[in-house]
Amino acid sequence: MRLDDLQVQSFMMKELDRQRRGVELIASENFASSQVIRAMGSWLTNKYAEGYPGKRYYGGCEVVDEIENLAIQRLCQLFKADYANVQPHSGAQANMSVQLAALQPGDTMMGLDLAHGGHLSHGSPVNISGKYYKVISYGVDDQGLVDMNQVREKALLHRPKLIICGASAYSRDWDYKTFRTVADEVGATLLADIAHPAGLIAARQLNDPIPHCHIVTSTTHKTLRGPRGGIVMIGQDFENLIGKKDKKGKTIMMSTLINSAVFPGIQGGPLEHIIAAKAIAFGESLQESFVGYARQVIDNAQSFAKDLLVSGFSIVSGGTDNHLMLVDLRSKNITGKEAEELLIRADITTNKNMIPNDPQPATTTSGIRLGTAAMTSRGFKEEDFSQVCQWINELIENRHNAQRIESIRASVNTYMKSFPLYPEIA
Ligand code: DSN
Repeated sequence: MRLDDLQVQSFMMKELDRQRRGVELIASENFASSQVIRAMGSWLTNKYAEGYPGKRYYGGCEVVDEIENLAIQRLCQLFKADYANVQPHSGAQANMSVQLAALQPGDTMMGLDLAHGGHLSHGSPVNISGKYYKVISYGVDDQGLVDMNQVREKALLHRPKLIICGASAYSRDWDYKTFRTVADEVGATLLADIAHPAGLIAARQLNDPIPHCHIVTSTTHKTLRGPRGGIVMIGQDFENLIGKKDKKGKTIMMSTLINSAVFPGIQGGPLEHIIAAKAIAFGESLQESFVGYARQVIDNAQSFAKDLLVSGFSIVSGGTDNHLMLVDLRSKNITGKEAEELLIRADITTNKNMIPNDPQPATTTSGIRLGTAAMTSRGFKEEDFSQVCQWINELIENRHNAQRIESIRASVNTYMKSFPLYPEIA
């Protein structure tokens, strides 16, 4: 992986060193396999292929057609879906394509409040989803759990055309079945955004949205451990619920609407090098060993959460069902921003995160979000997360002791030498 451009090469090696020597706890990150990384850095990037396999707007697409078809076929097999689109460049674009397909501008949609763990693309006023559509948000209750009574009451009152379940910072599993009951009551399309738990769902460790939700979107780089990108899936194709018709007056199938929404609706040429990397990652997720990985991610998260509780931290909802947890730092008298900045001094990477009803602004926050997917890929088990918990606690208790912080950083760096990352790269 040597480049002739030594300036960029040196930055790349610096970043690799950062990743190798530190503890990565950002819940949305992971370490893609070497073959996924090689496919992303390949000559497939040279090919323009606007359109879909067999129906492109450029010549010479025979090979990339085979790659894209393979990615679609593997993804459908992984999630038992009838339809998949592997072209979205990101999860946000996957969500935008569904909104374009299932709504008209000005229609009402409903998603989890960003301040309660939702995602920007679920209707935040600063995102296109919040500018083009009327947005109703639901929240979590005092226990930090999605409040299904509130979801139903708000849905009955506002009659959204699209309901989104899924989050960026929610540690519990989703009751997709009940969401579908609510969606059916008001005639809404139900979208599950599984960007965070996708790999755990693929490995059958969490509830499966495919039988219940009309449409499922995801990213491919979090627990799914692939390249950075997005996907859209449908369990069973259906006629769109808002009556969009074709030129012959026939109601259009949702898969057709989504294909047109992704291209030419919001994107041009698909990234075939990324699609090849997605195909590889889906192939890896189909292997039996991926189930063991997903189980370990959850076991690690549950054990880490218990250790943190014993050390006097509070966790929103009291624990986790998946790969992440939201730590409420108020009991430790430190803000999310201060904790993020403190931990990085010891090469422990996290992100500050709002907790529900956070008294602090989004730039400060009272919480940090911690995830176990990345370090489980490095080989961490429960006892390694106990060690991380001990470091975090010591750092927070010794936050004004520069020498102690430096000595923990040295311990972290030594510890990480036993968990090699991309050893083939010198
Ligand atoms: N930004 C991602 C996350 O960190 O959860 C979601 O897009």
